[in-house]
Amino acid sequence: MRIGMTCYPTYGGSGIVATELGKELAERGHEVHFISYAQPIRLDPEQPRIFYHEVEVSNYPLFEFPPYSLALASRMAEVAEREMLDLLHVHYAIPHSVSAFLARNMMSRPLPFITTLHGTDITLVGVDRSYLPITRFSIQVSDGVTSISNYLKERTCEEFEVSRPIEVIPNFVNCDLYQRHPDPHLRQRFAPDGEPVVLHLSNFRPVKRVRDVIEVFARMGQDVAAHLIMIGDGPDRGSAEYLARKLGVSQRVSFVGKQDNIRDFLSIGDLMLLPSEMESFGLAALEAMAHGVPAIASNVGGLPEVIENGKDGYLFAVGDLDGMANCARSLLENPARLKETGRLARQTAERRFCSSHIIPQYERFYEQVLRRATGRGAGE
Ligand code: GMT
Repeated sequence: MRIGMTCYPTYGGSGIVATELGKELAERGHEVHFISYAQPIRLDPEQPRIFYHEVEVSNYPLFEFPPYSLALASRMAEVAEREMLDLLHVHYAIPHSVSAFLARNMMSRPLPFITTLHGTDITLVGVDRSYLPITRFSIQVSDGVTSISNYLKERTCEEFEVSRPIEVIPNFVNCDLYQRHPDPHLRQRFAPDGEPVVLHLSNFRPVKRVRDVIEVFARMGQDVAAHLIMIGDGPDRGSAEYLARKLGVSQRVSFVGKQDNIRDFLSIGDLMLLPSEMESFGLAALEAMAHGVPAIASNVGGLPEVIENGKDGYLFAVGDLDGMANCARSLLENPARLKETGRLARQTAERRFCSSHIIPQYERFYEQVLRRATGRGAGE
């Protein structure tokens, strides 16, 4: 199949999912054309059957705001025509599926598009209700819609009052690549005396509650002697750094910023803290679990679909800092229990979320949508 893929190419989870999906599809023989304003960070354009088409937005002096959605729609239609794309797959309704809708209508032949919801459309509409009608519209007119969790599917149906079918296809990891391969030098850098390593990985947006991570770590107490590695960057980094100093734990906390090779860090971790206000899925928890690192997370959104509380990780009410701190402490004090929880976390990743199980679900969905929209399968 020839697929056009559009996402936000930044460090967010949706961009990572879209990129990894494209890479996996290309491995399986499909041609994948990324169409976005910058090259997605984990994309290797040298990989066979992967192509990148930049969307350039020229700034005509009369426009106060460059019309990105229109530039994207034009580029989608142009690439679809030239590369004979079978379909478009966009991540986020706003603005990507609106652009795909325009591109579809510009074509002289059927060009179905699939929208994958990651949760951010709901957040956007929560912040500004004026986006509700256009978001609902773009979901309704998509040829296929997928959601990354059951939670998000139900929330979308309620929030946007949509009754159309939505296919749940969970996020995934490549279990061959995402597995523990600890680099002793890296571990030595952060934990020279063999102390346990606690991780947090996010884009440091307010929804991630990064100050809670610091607070939980401080409440775990000095005597567990753990080291906390804060991976990522974003608006709340400064206040989290300040809090670490204020709570007297800054010597045991490292802010390492955005990292290209996240697997190296996940491989030296013992425990992950993810106390988010909301996660429609919680990709960071899954990536950690694949490395045998269990997560202590909030009991919100799609996280209970990823973590089984008390088995392969632990879930607490948002803001239950003492609950999280006591749990982290008791796990780190009981290495056998920590190891077993980590083993079960890896097992969950392998059994339910490996790309080898999930990518075929996308392929079947693509075929279904294509057949419905065009009356033919790929290449027929
Ligand atoms: O959570 C973020 O800040 C980024 C956001 C995104 O759109 O990239 O993440 C969403 O999509 C991820 C990948 O599907 C999910 O793992 C995250 O849970 C989801 N974030 C929220 O629902 C808040």
